[in-house]
Amino acid sequence: MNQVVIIGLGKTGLSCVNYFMQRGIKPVVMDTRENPPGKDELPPACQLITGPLDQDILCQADLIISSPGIALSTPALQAAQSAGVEIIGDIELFAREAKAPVVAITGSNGKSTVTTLVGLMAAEAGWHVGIGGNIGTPALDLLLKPADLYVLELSSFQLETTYSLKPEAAVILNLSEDHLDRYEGMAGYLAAKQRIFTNANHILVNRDDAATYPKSQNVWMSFGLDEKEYGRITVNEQLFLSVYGEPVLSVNDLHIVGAHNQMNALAAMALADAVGIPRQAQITVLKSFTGLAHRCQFVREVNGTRWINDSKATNVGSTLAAVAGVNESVSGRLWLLAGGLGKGQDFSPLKPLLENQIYQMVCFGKDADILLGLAPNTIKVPDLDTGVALIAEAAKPGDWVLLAPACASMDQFKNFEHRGQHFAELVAGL
Ligand code: UMA
Ligand code: ADP
Repeated sequence: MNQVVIIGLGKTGLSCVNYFMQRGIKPVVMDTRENPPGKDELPPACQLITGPLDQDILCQADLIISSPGIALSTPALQAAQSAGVEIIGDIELFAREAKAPVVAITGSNGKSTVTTLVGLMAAEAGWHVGIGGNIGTPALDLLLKPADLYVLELSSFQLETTYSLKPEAAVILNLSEDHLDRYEGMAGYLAAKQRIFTNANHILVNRDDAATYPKSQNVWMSFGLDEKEYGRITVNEQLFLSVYGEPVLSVNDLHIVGAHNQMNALAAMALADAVGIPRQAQITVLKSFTGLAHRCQFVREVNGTRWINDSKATNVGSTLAAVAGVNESVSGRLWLLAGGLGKGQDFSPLKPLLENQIYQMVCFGKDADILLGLAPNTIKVPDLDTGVALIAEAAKPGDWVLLAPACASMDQFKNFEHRGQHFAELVAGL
């Protein structure tokens, strides 16, 4: 191969550079950013071209590897495509090399949770498992270690440039609005997600979300909140995760909270079954997994009040999911802690929650005033510390407190992790 061009440095680009260098091929790297992340780790032998993409070089390349951070509709990429240059992504390179079976997971929400669960289940069963993709470790880096199974979280961007992945099991967990700055409407976003099913052996769907079904292929199995296939069943007034109506695990044994996390657990069980991970290993993991940090994470129960950290809810959509998820488990009142940088969002979809389900919203941070205007049962406080103290004083046994701010954190915190960490520390001190 004469000329490979990698577009976008970052984590993905670097993993691609290493992949080609290990095979004796010296790629050229382009990045539109003047100072792209990963620059210092680039082998000196590799040329880095920053700034606007060089169309002439791209049109003369033998192969282009495009980062998920670059839209295929970029004019220089379109020109290269018209000139007949092959354009693929890192997941396509991975697919061409990987020898072990792959579990492939996409969806608008819950990807990292389900990917982690399936990975832990395989590890619990004693398998060598590589966990990567959009979750953080670039897929190509997984090839460096022997594996019995790969579990990949895939974004719509990664799927756009993937052609020959043959997942042993694949799922679209759910679909809601996201990334509409990169797609022309939901149809384009969904079409990218649906590519996960091409060549998949076991196709898993969410029977409560029609958009997760393949257009023309056969479905292997579904998960959902009713009693069918992978679902839920009530026995002696206790709710269980079930498989074909057989109770498997009481939802009270799960530490990850909310109906949406029960869906995540069901999807993980089904995927694990599809690749033959023993049920006992699945149950052990489901009973011990306390959730990824800052995603509907149970922090502590204090005087009968449960405190939940969903600092990752940085927009209205994820706050709605978090509230809907925990709502059915709350016997008392649900307190919502929200606020920060609103990023110009329309907060009005939160209104029905304030009218119906949430007893009180306590809002803080720079855009607290916008939230305050949404409903009368809203209190404004200057910061998270004051909000936690106020709720701790007023909450009763059976109440839940949910930090799901619907806002970015940078007005008062370094990032969403810092905000969640601070919340956990405040709750630990109650
Ligand atoms: N960018 C440019 N010019 C370039 C290349 C990138 O401006 O030439 C910008 C784009 O705005 C892009 C951003 O840089 O969105 C990040 O791109 P990157 O190449 O630096 O990203 P990587 O470090 O390679 O990280 C990518 C995924 N990022 C994206 O898809 C935006 C990571 O997912 C993923 O963990 C990593 O590969 C390993 O597979 C992150 C993410 O935010 C978590 N994903 C989106 C999401 O989950 O919503 C899709
Ligand atoms: P992703 O990797 O798709 O961003 P995560 O597992 O990191 O998903 O969860 C991100 C946020 O999405 C969480 O904070 C939670 O509020 C919400 N969430 C998680 N799972 C689901 C689900 N199955 N349905 C709806 N929302 C979810």
